[in-house]
Amino acid sequence: ILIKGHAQNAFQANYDESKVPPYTLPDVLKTTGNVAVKSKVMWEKIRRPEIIKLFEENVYGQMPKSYERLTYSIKNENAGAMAGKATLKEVLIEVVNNNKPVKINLVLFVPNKQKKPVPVFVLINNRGKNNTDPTRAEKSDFWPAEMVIDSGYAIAAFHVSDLAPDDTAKYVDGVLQLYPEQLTANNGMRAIGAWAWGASRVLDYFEKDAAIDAKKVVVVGHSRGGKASLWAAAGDQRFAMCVTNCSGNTGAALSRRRFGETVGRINTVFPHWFTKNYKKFNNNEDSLPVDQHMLIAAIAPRPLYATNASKDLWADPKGTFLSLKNAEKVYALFGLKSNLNSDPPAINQPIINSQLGYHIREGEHNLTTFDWSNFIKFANAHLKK
Ligand code: GTR
Repeated sequence: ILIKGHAQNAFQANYDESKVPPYTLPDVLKTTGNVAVKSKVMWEKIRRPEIIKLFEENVYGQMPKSYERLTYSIKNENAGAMAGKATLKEVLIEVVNNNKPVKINLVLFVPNKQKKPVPVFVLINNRGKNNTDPTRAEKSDFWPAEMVIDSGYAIAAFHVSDLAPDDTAKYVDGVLQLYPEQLTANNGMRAIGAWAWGASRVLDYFEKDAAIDAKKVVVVGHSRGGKASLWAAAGDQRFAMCVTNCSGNTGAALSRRRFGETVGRINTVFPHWFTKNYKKFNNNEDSLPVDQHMLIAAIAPRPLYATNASKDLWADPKGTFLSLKNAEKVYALFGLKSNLNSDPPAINQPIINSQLGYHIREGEHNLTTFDWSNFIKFANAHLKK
């Protein structure tokens, strides 16, 4: 099958379930030294750090541990935004390291009615900046800010290009200037790592904003942004909840299934997303020391919501669901129940009352108000307790 609409057809995509090769997933509850992990203490102290390290080394790259300074300034504040429903803050977050700055432009709406501090959804915006218009002259289903405000949450967004432009030639113009050693290392981070790092810097800002409950920050991403939201939440345990929308390959879907997009294809078309090391696994998924269920598991015990769309086979809905299923036993270590059945739910039948939540929406690869309305329900069920 040629991949329609995709320039790179060297890697043929399989969409036939009967052609999914047999595979064995790495055991999420066995240490690299082959010791069974039987307690949450052992998980937290040994296995989870091991897993983060494996993803750093082989997939997303090192996460810089420090920076020299972070400052912020409020560029614009309007307490009467959205016809008085919300306060708008346009915040410029500046992070300096190696004497070089990176500037993150955060758009933030805080509901006026709610008691402060409030929980917040922050979107890693990988699409047009017009999706997060602070003036609200333009509105978009991709970031339905009014709906989120009406539900009693703050909503924020920043654009990936502030951290690393999504471009094979230009991705170095951003965070990577602050950490030049990353560029030469085989395990150096690239664009997706930079976006995830940016989400953590936004969280650093939230910790300084009295209107925001920094212990209830939900990181949201769609597709390539959803790969970054997962990596952000896996690495930074301050995120209270994660939403990964249609994130597909090297997001929430299992790589070993080789259904739809594959590791070889993603590394070829988007060489600026992941480490140099990751390229070793092109057409070689079985030798990966991880699979994506381990990334989901690294988020435990925090609530995680994943989605797919019925027509988006490229992102492997079944492989996404199976990732969640294979992470369940880590949630179980914490005594947390997942109410996922053994098979994916029917279309438009969200599973909300489960620490691992999931839906398949009818339709195309996208982020819509249907998706957001379920993120809100899921947050209501898990963050308001
Ligand atoms: C596709 C890519 C996917 C996904 C998607 C998107 O071209 O193959 O991995 O990231 O773009 O971001 O919408």
